[in-house]
Parts: sequence; C-alpha cells; structure tokens
Amino acid sequence: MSIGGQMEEPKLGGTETEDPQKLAEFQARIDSGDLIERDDWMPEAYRTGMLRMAEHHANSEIVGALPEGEWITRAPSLRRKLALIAKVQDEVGHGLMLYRVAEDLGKPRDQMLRDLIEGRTKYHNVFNYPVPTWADVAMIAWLVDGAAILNQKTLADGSYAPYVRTMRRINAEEAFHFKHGEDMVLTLMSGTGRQKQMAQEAFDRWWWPVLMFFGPPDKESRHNAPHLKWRIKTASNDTLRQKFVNRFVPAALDLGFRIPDPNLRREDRTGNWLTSPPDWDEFFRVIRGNGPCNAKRLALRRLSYEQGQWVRRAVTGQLGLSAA
Ligand code: FAQ
Repeated sequence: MSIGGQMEEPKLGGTETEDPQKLAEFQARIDSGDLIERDDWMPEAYRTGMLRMAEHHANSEIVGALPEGEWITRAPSLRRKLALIAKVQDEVGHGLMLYRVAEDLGKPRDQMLRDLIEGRTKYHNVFNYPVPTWADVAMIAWLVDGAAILNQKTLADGSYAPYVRTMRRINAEEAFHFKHGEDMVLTLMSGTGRQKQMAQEAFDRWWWPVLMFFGPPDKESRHNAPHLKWRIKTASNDTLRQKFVNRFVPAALDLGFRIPDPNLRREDRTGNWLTSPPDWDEFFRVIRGNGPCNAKRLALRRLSYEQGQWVRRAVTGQLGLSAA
C-alpha cells in the first residue's frame, strides 16, 4: 500500500552502472516495437523518465479539473451542467489511473500529492490561466482537449505498456470531451453578436497558451531525444504543435474566428500553416510557478489534500478505528 506514503523513497538519480549488454537488448526490444511491462528490466533513466511523464500527466488531469469545476454551478443549461460534471469526473478519474501508473514505477502517491502542492513537480501550463466566461470553458474542451487528444494518440504508440493501456482508455473519453467542446463553440459561433464576441475574446486568450501546451521548441526540449529514443514519446513537441496548427487553423477560420497572429500564413510548398513563435518567456514563467493562477490552483489542491487527510489515514488503518 502506498497511499499513505508507506513505500521506500524512490531512487530518482539513475546512478547505478548498467550492463551494456542489457541496455542493448532493451533498445532492441524498443526498436522492434515491443511493449515493456512494469516488472521487466528497464534502465534507470527509462524508469525515471516514464515516471516523471506519468506523474506530470496525472498532475495535469487533477489540476485541469479545477478551472472547469468552478463553472459547474454556473453552466447555462441543465444539459451543459450534466456534461460538465461528467467531464470533470472523467478528468479526475484519469488522474487516478495515471497516479497508479506512476506509483508502480516507484513513487508513493502521497509523495506525488505533496510534491505537487509544494511546487516541486509540474503540471500543464494551460491550467494556470483564468477562465472568466463560459466561452473559456468551451475553449478548454475544444482547444485544450483537442491538443491533448492529438498528443495522447501518439503516446498510445509508446513503449511502456501500462501507460499505453491507460492512454487508450483516456483517449476514448477525451474524444467525448472534444465533441462536447466543439458543440459548445459551434453554439456560440452561431449565436448572437454578443456570443460571437465572447467566443472570439476567449479564443484570443487560449490560442497562445494552447500552442505552448506541446512543450518548448525541440531545440530547447531537454527530454525530446531520450524520450524519442525509448518511445516514451513518439513525436517531437514541434511536430505535434505543427499538426495542431494545421488541424485547428482551418477549423477556426471556418467557424468565423480571427486568429490573433498577424504573421499567420499558409506555406504553399508544404501546406503547413506558419505562426509567429509563442512567447516562450511567458511559458517558462508559467511552468516555474509564476503564471496568473498558479497560486490559486495550488491553494485549492492543498485544501483538498488537507481535507482528505483523514480519509487516507482511515484507508491505511492509521485512524485507530477498531473493528466492532
Ligand atoms: N506545461 O523536455 P521537454 C489534459 C516541461 S492533461 C508544463 O520538452 P517532455 C486533460 C517538461 O515537463 C494533458 N510544463 O519535456 C484535461 C520539462 O520539465 P522538467 C496532460 C511543460 O516531457 C484537458 C520541461 O518543460 N498531458 O489535457 C509543458 O519531453 C482539459 C522541458 O520540456 C500530458 O501530460 C507544458 N505544456 O515533453 C484536463 C501528456 N511542456 O523535466 C482538464 C504527457 C513541457 O525540465 C481539461 N506529457 N513542460 O522539469 C508529454 O507529452 C510531455 O511530457 C510534454 C513535454 C509534451 C508535456
């Protein structure tokens, strides 16, 4: 049981000297498309890389549920409220599945929850921005879920079997979230002038954070090379960003949005839509804890961690409840 932080501290350094023969055999398994199971031998750096990614992903799911959760009581109709409740519940469920994947790689759940609220680990940049209108809720489900699906489809082709199985399950649910987002955006963009303006303003707020969602440019990505080599990731950050832009620019233009980028243009030779570079200084500020809503999101996570303490103690038998 690791829920109460009972397991031994994980060795996150990967300092042991590994047998070159074993490393070569491991790489051959990866190159042949084999899937690695939890109890298989793996290089320490593979284990810590996979753990970091599953933990980051789990953190993003549970923090990502917070801005949408705030809107449940303010949803504009019963149908939208039911859909939003179901979505928030799904996101938290994804977090739980991903924490299980990470726990099996050696880090206790309690330590992950504490590292998150104490700012030692990261979660996705996009969840540190304000969500001032219902149109922002629509943008999260359309653009953020759209970006997440695009990324996670490639992660489902990765090499670590428990994460791959989890991605397949999550992707099926995210597809519903995306449809729900598309439907909300379509409703707003076929509504009154005021609704269209509200949607455009929300689009302007989310466009750049969503382009940053895929991570820093490849040349600045610390983990791209080892992750690609071991199929922890199967596509680079820039490749996925370009795929997103190519998919969403025409969709947004069709819906009647203006893209907030004066340099946007379609390159004839490749067919790619080219954008200005996102503000990478802003990205690094946000992921280091200095975005507009980091403190607010973590304060809420801290509150639920503290309020849930007695439940975790009861589950792990530390509450001193005696059997009747
Ligand atoms: N935000 O070397 P790279 C969702 C960090 S949840 C914050 O390129 P890597 C559900 C990165 O961790 C979607 N930090 O890293 C939902 C690293 O930090 P380090 C969650 C970021 O791992 C929807 C540093 O920058 N999905 O959407 C970000 O090769 C709606 C250097 O970066 C996943 O987590 C970022 N955007 O690639 C819920 C997918 N990008 O180690 C509610 C799994 C990078 O230096 C509503 N993860 N960093 O401390 C991945 O695909 C990858 O980990 C990347 C980053 C692409 C995020």
